[in-house]
Amino acid sequence: MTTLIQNGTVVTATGRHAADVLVDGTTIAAVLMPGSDAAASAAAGAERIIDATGKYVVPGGIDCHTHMELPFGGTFASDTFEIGTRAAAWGGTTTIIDFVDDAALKEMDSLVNEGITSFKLFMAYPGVFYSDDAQIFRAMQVAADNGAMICMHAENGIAIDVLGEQAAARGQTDPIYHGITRHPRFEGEATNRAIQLALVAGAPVYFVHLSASEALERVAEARDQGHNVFAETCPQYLYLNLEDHLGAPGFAGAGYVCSPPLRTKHEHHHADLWQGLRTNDLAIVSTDHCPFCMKDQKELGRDDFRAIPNGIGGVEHRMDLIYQGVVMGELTLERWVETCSTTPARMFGLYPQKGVIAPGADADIVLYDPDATTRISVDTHHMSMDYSAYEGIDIDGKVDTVISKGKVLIQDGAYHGAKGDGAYLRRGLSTYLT
Ligand code: DUC
Ligand code: ZN
Ligand code: ZN
Repeated sequence: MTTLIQNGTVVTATGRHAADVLVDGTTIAAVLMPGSDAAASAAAGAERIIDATGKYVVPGGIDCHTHMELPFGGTFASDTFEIGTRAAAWGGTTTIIDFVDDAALKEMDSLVNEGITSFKLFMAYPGVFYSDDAQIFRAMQVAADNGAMICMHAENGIAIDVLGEQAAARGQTDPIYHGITRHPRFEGEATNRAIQLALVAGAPVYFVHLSASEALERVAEARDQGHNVFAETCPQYLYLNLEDHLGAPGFAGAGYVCSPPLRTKHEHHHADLWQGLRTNDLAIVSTDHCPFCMKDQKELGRDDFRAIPNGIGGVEHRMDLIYQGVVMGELTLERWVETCSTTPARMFGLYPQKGVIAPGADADIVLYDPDATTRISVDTHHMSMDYSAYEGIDIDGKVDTVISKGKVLIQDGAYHGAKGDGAYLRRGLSTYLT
């Protein structure tokens, strides 16, 4: 089937221009100058025309850090891969990278050969996901050899657990103590430690869900010295905070328990993160999508914040929330595309199959309407969650149409996908490594 997307403004990481996009089967066949002979003949021959007048035509979003069905604290993240990827599509995200393996060192080489080229390691959660420095260092040595990317959850979990125990012993069991005991310096310290280990091992390191100024400073220093050090942040660290959200009255703060925690609004974490996105010390926005319902899940920690399953669901809202950053003047339109699609593709070995509107790329295309609006709410979202961490936030834009590999998934407010539409992606190595 051939489809011509006409009259839109194609936005890529490097610019924006009026163009018609011809899709042939599952890939983009041509990007054509409107009014040209080639565009006219594509229009005459196309089996389907989609009018994109007034809309941005952008590559499908890539969320490179999600946790569908993650086992955590005696329960499981509430989105299955089916529900979570459908919700992602509603929000303009057509590709996710999840973390489903429990890889042993010896398996890393074979996994890289299978196209699994990044591994998340945890410096937090002793006794659960935690790796000690020796394990981390050995994994980095293997990565230095096979080209894999080590994705690091950088928080000093040992020190955090000391403060957590002390807080609980004092009877400080409300959700806000989850944030108070996970000090931003513990993120800064772990970030620095991981950088030093990576430099000695000769491996690249990518910091997931960076939340604190103290950690960003360490990343910026290493990058200024020219090292293969990269980082992402997530919408929750840009929009939500310790006092208003994690500290919400009663037990409502449990809905905002994630790790690293939401940071205080009285320091400059939020502004620093937006700046980091502009300077590229933060290269990517992912979600760390890890949803739990309040009922039966977050409630497990009603008497002790340490038993609240950690995670916030947001895979559906990332494109909208970061587009709002464009509206707020924090980012350019091009940087929106870059941080949400193009750089994730390059960082994780999916480029140029994904992350760009260009001939030969997969036809993963979002038509985004800057003249429509979106109100985020539990009443309208498609994730398996009984609350929304972003309840009531208004977005000055709207995901209008979503196409994945040439198939229209979202159009006219309806979902047209089917179970089994998705496909496993074999990934190559990052293209950012020097
Ligand atoms: N952080 C979370 O909030 N949830 C799952 C894993 C993680 O690192
Ligand atoms: Zn993590
Ligand atoms: Zn994670």
